[in-house]
Amino acid sequence: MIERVYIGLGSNLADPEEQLRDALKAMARLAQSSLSGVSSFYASDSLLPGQPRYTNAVAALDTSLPPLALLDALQAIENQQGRERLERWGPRTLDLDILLFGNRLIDEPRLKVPHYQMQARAFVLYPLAELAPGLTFADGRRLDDLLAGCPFEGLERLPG
Ligand code: PH2
Ligand code: MG
Ligand code: MG
Repeated sequence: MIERVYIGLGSNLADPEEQLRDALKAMARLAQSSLSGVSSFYASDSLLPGQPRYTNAVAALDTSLPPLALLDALQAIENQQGRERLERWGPRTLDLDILLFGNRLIDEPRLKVPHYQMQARAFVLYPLAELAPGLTFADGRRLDDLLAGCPFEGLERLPG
């Protein structure tokens, strides 16, 4: 079964735009998968003060990998691009988050889907809306409703 997965990309270290471009190339090479869409890139301040600004985007991947196999593959890409797991929410060269996985609700120690805080994050919702306008999540929430409660303010859509 091929399922559509939405993946959030983020970086705030070591040339964030380049990190995202490299990550997209690596994701395009994943087994049993094809990269079927990429949003614009967006810059925004970190949710935690005192960190460099982030660049974020969302990608759509059509895959027959099971969720934990995809998570392993995405963490391998993070590691390959120099991700150091020093502190929760620390600055990072690359963060790849599984946001939505087909129509699944997943509640496992390593993976919760839908991603637990995506509903309040403009840097996730607006790029996702470029790829999937009118989307309804597996838990019944509607992207349009979440967007209405989450101002665009503070996001900067990057050219190119
Ligand atoms: N990710 C975080 C913490 N803060 N801020 C922005 N703007 N973008 C992020 O991706 C982000 C963040 C931890 O995952
Ligand atoms: Mg994250
Ligand atoms: Mg993460």
